[in-house]
Amino acid sequence: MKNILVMGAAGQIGSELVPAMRKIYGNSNVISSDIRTDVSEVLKEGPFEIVDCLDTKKIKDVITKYNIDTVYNLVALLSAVGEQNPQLSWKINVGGLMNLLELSRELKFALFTPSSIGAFGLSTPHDNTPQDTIQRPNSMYGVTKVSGELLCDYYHQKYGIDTRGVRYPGIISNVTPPGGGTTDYAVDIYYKAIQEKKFTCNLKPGTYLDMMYMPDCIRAGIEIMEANPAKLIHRNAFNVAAMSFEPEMIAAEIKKHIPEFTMDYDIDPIRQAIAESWPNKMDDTVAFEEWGWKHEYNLPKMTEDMLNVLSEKLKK
Ligand code: AKB
Repeated sequence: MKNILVMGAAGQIGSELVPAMRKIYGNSNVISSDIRTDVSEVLKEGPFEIVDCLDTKKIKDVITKYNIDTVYNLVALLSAVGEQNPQLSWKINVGGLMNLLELSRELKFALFTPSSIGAFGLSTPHDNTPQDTIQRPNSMYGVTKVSGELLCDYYHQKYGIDTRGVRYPGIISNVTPPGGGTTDYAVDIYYKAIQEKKFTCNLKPGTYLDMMYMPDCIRAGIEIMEANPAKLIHRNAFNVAAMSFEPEMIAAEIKKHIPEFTMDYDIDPIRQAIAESWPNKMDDTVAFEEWGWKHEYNLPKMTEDMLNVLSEKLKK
């Protein structure tokens, strides 16, 4: 990767992926872009462009202007918000991807598109969910993610485009909050634990989900694009896992640091139904075998770091 464009850079992942990649590849070689104009100063430390994922001409102009060889497509409507507007979810998640795939035929750039645990459904085996298994998602977000996996495979097989991707768990981070996801509670809980010493959880006790801390998420996104293509049998939807927990477990871990912390429940039926259709825990051995994927953060290590970083941030 020499000249990289990150689309949707102002979101939860992009706002940390961009600075991480600028450290590796150089400030001026990582171009951040978003439809929003009110982006953080950090993104503007290197080139920044306003780009709508549905505006093919603008995307083409930016790719040509910076001689881009790799695009990170982080534009997406997440699962819970996608259920409120399924048509828009399809338009953004699949329409935006199709624009990039078509441009990649002409401009020959490599393309990273994240899939998600959302690509699985109720009929998928929930424990040690295999790399290759039943995928009949029950949410529109999931429908768009499976479609994305298939489209990226298709463009690789038919047109030789270097498409790659991973199936991300819920991502936990402390820079930019996620918005409209099912796994967002696992971020909110840390903010509330510090600010109010209590939290109301919108998922039921016993709801296990795969989760991952941001440093692992970023490393997975970079390592898959740097992996030796000759070793990749799968390309676009590698299961990558780090930890699996249910709400009582994250609360118990926080209590070790903030003993007065308490949690109660007010269940969101839409998020609960989505969460129950997703894996409890994915098997990511194929990612390890094909490109050496290994997580570094588990629940205790992440909790300690999240509480330290957020305590400082929320003082300001
Ligand atoms: C969501 O909850 O929608 C996302 C995801 C797991 O893809 N965080």
